[in-house]
Amino acid sequence: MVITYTALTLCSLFAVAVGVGCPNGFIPHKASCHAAIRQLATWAEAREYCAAVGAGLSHVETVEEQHYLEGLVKSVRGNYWLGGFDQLEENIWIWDTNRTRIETFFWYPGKPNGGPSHNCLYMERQYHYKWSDYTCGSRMYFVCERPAQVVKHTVKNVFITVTQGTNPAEG
Ligand SMILES: [Ca+2]
Ligand SMILES: [Ca+2]
Repeated sequence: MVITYTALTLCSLFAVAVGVGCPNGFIPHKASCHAAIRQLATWAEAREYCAAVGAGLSHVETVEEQHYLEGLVKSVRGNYWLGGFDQLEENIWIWDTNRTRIETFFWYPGKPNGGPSHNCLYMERQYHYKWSDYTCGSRMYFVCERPAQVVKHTVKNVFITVTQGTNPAEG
């Protein structure tokens, strides 16, 4: 008698990995992506550049974010525009991207002190990247920010083993 047998093993594994995605050139920090741009630009030019890459000039809400940005920019020394300004009303500082009043400040002691001629906010290299105010038409480096995208990767592995054989006749 000849017996043909088939052994079938089927195994499926699914894994879902959730990560935070940032476009090229941007670095994730919490729910945001930041990019330090080392091109000299006026505040308005910097704002336009950020908008062109789907971002805005960075707005700093927490001490963690301020420390993060200090670390991000210090590898290339320079001053960096952020998205704050008091151009609409002197000494009323506003974030450009969401037009909200700035509530947490990281000014260097004694700043801002430029009055109506200094209406844009930047991180000053000499002050260890704490904030100062300067003429919006000056050119310096800048930092762009955009929300991070949540990226889900589905990893699927399917193993199939098929074994076929023929038993020799017994007896
Ligand atoms: Ca932010
Ligand atoms: Ca001012």
